[in-house]
Amino acid sequence: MITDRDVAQYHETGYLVVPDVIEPDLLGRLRAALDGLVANAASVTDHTDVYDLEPGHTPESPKVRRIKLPHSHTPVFWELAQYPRMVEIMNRLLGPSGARLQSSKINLKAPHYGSPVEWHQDWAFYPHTNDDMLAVGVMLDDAYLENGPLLVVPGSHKGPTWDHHDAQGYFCGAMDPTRNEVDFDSAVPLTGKAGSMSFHHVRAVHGSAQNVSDKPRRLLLYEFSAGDAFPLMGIKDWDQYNRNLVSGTPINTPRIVPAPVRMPLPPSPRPGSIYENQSTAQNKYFARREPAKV
Ligand SMILES: O=C(O)CCC(=O)C(=O)O
Repeated sequence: MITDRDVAQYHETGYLVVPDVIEPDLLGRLRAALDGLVANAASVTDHTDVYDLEPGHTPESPKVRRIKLPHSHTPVFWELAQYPRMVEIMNRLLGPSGARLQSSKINLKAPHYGSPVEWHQDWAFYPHTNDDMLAVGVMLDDAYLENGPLLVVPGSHKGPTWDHHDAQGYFCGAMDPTRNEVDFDSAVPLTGKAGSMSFHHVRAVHGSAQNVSDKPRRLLLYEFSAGDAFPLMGIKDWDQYNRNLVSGTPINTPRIVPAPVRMPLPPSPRPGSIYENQSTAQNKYFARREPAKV
């Protein structure tokens, strides 16, 4: 599905958008499964292992900001993680040792208030023995400027990993916009029609603004590592780790390539999701409007 030029562009800029990856039937099944999950949020009043809620959520008017780990509880999201068209692309971008799913999430930005995500590098959240890692953004809705698409700073994956700790020294999962040399104005919006996919490098600086449109922006994110990139924070379940390979075969010989990082420790005092982590960051870049109370 991609050319040598696309691969070169990914390595040069740190991102790639591939249109029309998902067939319409599968896209319909993904959206239906997501609608079911969101409808079930009416039964919860606080964040759970599945739901991260927007401020203003009530059972009568559910406001879901994130579905956590959809591949682990809803089969169609595991089916998509192994989707041959996507795996073929990742094999080209990650190299010969295969691709391992490490996590998944769906970030929902509701019309008019869906939360922004502050600038960050995924590498600061989960450093590995080498940085052949990427996140796939599966556009479940059309993504366009007004509904808060992913924004990526081109070439930033080749630069430093910036500090993601707050003034008290705790991990907060956000870069302080006043304490780095990144040109945020150069960021490129990763837009496309529903069914398109974006791929961004684990060290690419990225974020996204609030949804100010009257349409939703639902983005399914999968995080993948090369088969020979091992997590520095350790492996809890070796069998599950190997079952998460969507290409390649299990190995126990990590490839080690230095890529400096400050570990995500001490952990965030607000664990659970990037939105919670980032709530302790002192300086925010993106303006936000709170949802209207119902
Ligand atoms: O949903 C978005 O726009 C960005 C999400 C993101 O970068 C993350 O959750 O790590």
